Amino acid sequence: MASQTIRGGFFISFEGPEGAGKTTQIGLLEDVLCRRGLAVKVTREPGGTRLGERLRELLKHFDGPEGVVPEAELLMFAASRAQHMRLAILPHLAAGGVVLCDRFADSTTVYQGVARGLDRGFIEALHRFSIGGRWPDLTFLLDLDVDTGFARARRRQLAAPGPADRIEAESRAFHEAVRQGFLELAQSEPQRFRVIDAAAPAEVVHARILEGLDRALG
Ligand code: T5A
Repeated sequence: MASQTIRGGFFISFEGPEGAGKTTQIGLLEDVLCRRGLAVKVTREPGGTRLGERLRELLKHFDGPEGVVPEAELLMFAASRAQHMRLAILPHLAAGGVVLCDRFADSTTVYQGVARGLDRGFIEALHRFSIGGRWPDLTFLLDLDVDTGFARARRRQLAAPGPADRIEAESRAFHEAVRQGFLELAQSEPQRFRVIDAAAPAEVVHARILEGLDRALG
């Protein structure tokens, strides 16, 4: 049972290339924050609502012969986020809780803006519209080289086979652009971002995340 609240809540997003370990780290941080008596909501994008989860399925696995054009892809991510923000994230923050979100708008800036090359000005306007002004208080960028990320994803696929993932299956150049895009974004917003070397063992990454969080919370 949560006994601590934070006025206005605290919103943390996790970003990074494929297989960087976001889900693993969110689980570890959730345990620590719950033990500290905080009300923690773990959520993800695309997803986090029933509509968002339906969109997630289409965004990751749609296999119709016409594919998904980049413009439709962008709008589907934004639709998922608009619903997620208003129905899940903002209410939890308003109640004084902590939100741990696996990917958020920075993923759109990087995957659809940098890697797909869609108009950055339009994407920024779309963020203002879909998010409504509340950005994460803190963003952990788990940085990992593309080969290690692919190897981790392959191992996971072997252990628990699932359907092909449309975006994960993009070219190596696409995923290199994603990695660089995140690093440049983090450099442009040093107040919000903490860049963590995600090649380290999971418990080392976790310790660095905790350190970054405690410093941000003062
Ligand atoms: N997308 C998303 C966009 O294009 N635009 C957007 O706006 C948004 C929001 C989402 C896809 O959608 C795209 C990006 C993605 O392609 P997803 O399934 O959520 O799809 O994909 P990812 O976010 O990339 O999630 P993954 O599940 O692939 O990776 P994680 O969560 O970063 O990694 P995790 O924790 O599952 O770990 C992967 C494997 O590595 C091991 C784990 O045990 C696991 O097997 N591992 C480690 N191994 C060694 N050392 C460590 N430190 C490890 N940490 C984890």
